[in-house]
Amino acid sequence: MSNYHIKHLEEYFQVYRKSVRNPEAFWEEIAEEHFVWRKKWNNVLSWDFTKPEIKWFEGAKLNITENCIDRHLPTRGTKTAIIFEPNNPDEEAEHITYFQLHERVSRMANVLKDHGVNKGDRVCIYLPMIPELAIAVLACARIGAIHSVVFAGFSSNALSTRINDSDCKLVITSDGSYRGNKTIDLKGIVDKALEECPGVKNVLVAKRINTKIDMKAGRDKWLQPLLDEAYADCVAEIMDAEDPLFILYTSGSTGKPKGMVHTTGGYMVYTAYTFKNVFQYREDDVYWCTADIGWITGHSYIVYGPLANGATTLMFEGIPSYPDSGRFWEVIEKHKVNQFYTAPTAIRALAKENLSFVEKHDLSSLKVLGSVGEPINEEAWHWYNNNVGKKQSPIVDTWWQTETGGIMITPIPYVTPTTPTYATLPFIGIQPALMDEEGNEIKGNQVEGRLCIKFPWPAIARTIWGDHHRYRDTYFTAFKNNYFTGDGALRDAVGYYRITGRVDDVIIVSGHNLGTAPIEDAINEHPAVAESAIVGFPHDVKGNALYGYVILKETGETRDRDNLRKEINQQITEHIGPIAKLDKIQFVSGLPKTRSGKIMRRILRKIASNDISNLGDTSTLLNPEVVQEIIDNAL
Ligand code: 7RM
Repeated sequence: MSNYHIKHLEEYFQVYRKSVRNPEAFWEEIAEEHFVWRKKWNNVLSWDFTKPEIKWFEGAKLNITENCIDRHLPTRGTKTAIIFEPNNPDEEAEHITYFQLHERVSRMANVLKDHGVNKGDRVCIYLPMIPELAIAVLACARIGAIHSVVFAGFSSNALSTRINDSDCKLVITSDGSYRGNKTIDLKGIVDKALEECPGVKNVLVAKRINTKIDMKAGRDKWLQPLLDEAYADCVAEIMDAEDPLFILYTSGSTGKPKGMVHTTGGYMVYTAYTFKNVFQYREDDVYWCTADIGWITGHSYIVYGPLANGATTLMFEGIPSYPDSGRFWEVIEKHKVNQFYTAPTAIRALAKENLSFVEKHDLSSLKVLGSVGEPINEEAWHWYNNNVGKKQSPIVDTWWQTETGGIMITPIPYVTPTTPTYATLPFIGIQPALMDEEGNEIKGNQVEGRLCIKFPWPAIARTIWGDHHRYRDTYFTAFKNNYFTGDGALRDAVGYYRITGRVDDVIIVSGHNLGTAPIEDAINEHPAVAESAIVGFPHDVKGNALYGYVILKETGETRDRDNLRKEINQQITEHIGPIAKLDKIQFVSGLPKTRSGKIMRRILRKIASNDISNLGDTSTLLNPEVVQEIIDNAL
C-alpha cells in the first residue's frame, strides 16, 4: 500500500507507527514510489548524532529539477506551475506552465554555465519575489550549483557577509524591487556589498522597476538579453543524493549567521511528502504560500515541495497592505486559491483592519489554512478560522525550522482534530522528545520541556557551511544523541504539542529569527554607544518587538536622545536590515549583570514586558541598584 497520501486519523497513526518502527523501510518506499532517480541508493540511512553525520539515500543519483519539472512534462506540460501575482494589482498576473518553466530554467541554467558556474559553485541570489527568483533557484539546481538566496530586505552589510562566508562567485539580482507604493534600489545595495566581496566575478541583473542604475563594466550584465540568446534546453547535472542543494543563512543567538546546508535527495523526498499531506494538495488545486523565497518556508513550500508534486504554486510580489488591507483576500478570490499558508504576524496585522476588507471577497475556494513562523495566539487563530476560513477550513499550525528543512509538528487537515495554539502531532517519521534541564527525557503527557528530535528525518540540515563544529555545538551537544531545536514545548493530556517559544537568545519578530548578539554588535558600533542589550517584548502585531537598553559613552551623554535613537536604528538598518529595528530604546547607566559578567536578560525582559511584580532574586547581581533605575525610566 502506498502511504503517500494520508486521509484518515487511523491511517495517520498506523503510518506513523510504521515510520518510527522501521524508518529505513518506510522512507525507502516513499522515495522509490514517488520520485525519479537516475540511480537508486545503496543504503537508505546512516547516522551518528555525536559526530554528527547524517546520510540519506547514499549512492543514489538524481537531479531535483527532473523531479520538479521534467517528469511532469508528459502529463502536466500545459498545466500552470507558477502563478505570478505582481505588487501592483493593475499589472497582469503571469501564468507559467510546466513547459515554459522547463524552458526558462534551462535558459537561465545555460547563462550560468556560460559565466563559468560549475557544479558545486555557490551562486548568491538577491532578488525580489519575481519569477526570475524561482527560476534562478531551479537553474542552480539544474547544473548542480549551490544556491544561497539572501532575502532582498537584508542590508548590503548582511549581504556581503553571506556572499563571503560561502564564497559565491556570481550574484543574480535586479535593478530594484517594488514594495507597496515604494521602490527599493536593490542594485545599489549589491554594489555597496560587493565593495567587500572580491570573489564575485559577475552580477546578472533582471530588469524589474526600470530605473537607471550603474552597471560596472566587465562585471555586471543585464539578464534578459542573455536569456534570449541562451539555448532553451539544458541537460540536468546528475547529483549525488548527499550533494549540497543550497545554503540558507539563519541567525544564531551568537556570532555570525549560520549557513545551513541542505542536501538533495532527502530534502526533496521530505518537502514533497510533507507538502502533499500538510496541505492535502489535489491535482487541480491552486496553492499559495505568502512567504518570501528568501526564507526556508519559500524554498520548501513555494518552490521545491509544490513543484515536486506537480502543483500550481502562486508567487506574490506584494505586501498585505497594498493597495489596501484586502489584498490577500482579493488574490485568493482572483486565483481561486485552495490552500493558503501565511504567518501569524500577517494575520494579526490584518485582523486589526475593518472586517469589510475580508467580507467583500469570495473566499469559498479555500480548503486549508496554514500558519508558520511563530506561535499563533488564540485570538489570531479564531479570527483566521472565523473570518477567512468561515469555520470550514482547518488551520494547520506548522512548526519547523530552517534547520529541519520541512514541516515537523503539524496537524494534517481533515485528519487531525485541531486545537488553537497547538501544532498538535509529529509528522510521519518525526520523533520528538521533551527534555528537562539535566538532559533527561520527560516521558508521559502533560509535561513541558526543551524540544528535541531523537531520530534523523530526510530533510535535516547536514552541516553549517564551513563550520561543522558549530553545527555540532549548536544542535547536538546540549542533549546527547538528540537534535536540540532551541524551542520549548509542552505536551498535553492527549499528546498534542504546543510550542512555547525560544529558550535561547533568538527573538522571533514578525516571524523572522533575530539573534540578539548581531543587533547588539551593530548598535555598539555607534560612536556614542558603550554597551547595549536587546530583549523581546510582546507586541500585538509582530508577536515580539525589540527593546534596546543602551549605555552611552561619556561623549554621547550630551547628545539629543531622539536623534540618537534614529541613528541607532539607522545603524541597525545598515548592518542587518529594517526588520531588526528597535521599537523602544531606553538609555541606562548600567545593565544588570551576574558576577560572571553575564547580562541578566531575564530581568530586562520582564521590565520591557511591564511585568515587574516578580523579578526574582536580584541580590546576586554585581550591580543590583541599577535595576530600580531601569524600572523607573522604563518606556
Ligand atoms: C519555518 C520557520 C524557526 C523558529 C522555530 C520556532 C518558530 C516556527 C512555529 C514556531 C511556534 C509554529 N523557520 N516557529 N513555526 N513557533 N509555532 N508553528 O519559521 O528558522 O525561520 O524559524 O520559528 O521558534 O524554532 S525559521
